[in-house]
Amino acid sequence: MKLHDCQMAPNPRRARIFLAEKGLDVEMVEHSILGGETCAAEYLKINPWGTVPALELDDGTLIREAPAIFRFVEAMHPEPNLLGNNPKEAAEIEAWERFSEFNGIGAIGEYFRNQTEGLAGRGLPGPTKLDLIPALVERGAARAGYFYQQLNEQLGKTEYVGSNRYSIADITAHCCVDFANAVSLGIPEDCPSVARWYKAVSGRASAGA
Ligand SMILES: N[C@@H](CCC(=O)N[C@@H](CS)C(=O)NCC(=O)O)C(=O)O
Repeated sequence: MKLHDCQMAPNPRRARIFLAEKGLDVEMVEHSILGGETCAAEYLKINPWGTVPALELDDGTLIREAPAIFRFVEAMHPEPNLLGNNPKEAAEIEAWERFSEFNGIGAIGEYFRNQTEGLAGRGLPGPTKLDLIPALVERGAARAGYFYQQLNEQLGKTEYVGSNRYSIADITAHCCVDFANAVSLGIPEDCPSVARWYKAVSGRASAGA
């Protein structure tokens, strides 16, 4: 099994942290996004969507999308449980995991991508050849504010993002906040519950993945 990866990007890190939490040592294959490798013919032969993460199994099966990787690996390696122990908990964890990708990583990606010259002509992940839209920089920052505010409210009620224990919701929200930190959209001062939680997730051994 190997993971198609890009060290600097938030979505493949979701898969790396998840695998680390499961205690699985998987071969990593680096593809530079900014260097154009994920859009190059060689990688598109492996994954025509041109995205990372993608988990390649020994029989050649390719599993794309971080949530699909989570689901597959959890089915093969159920412990520790990271997707929820009962239907209600699993639903709440999934809701926050999806929220954190769409409203968190999506917002910060919009902010970062649309002001990055090196991504000109690559308005969305993958080989789509779309223009950047400078107006999405400001909109992305506003969306990030909404993400932080919702996360702060939730973390005022629960210890972790999706429930009172660590899960995939924390993994995705954590990757989002580190991505935000890297592009100067760090945790706002009026989000103390996010700061409390961020310290806890950053202290886990898997945070180095
Ligand atoms: N929804 C996908 C998102 C994958 C994605 O957008 N990954 C980004 C890296 S963070 C990518 O592959 N970008 C390639 C590009 O920008 O061309 C998932 O859950 O894995």
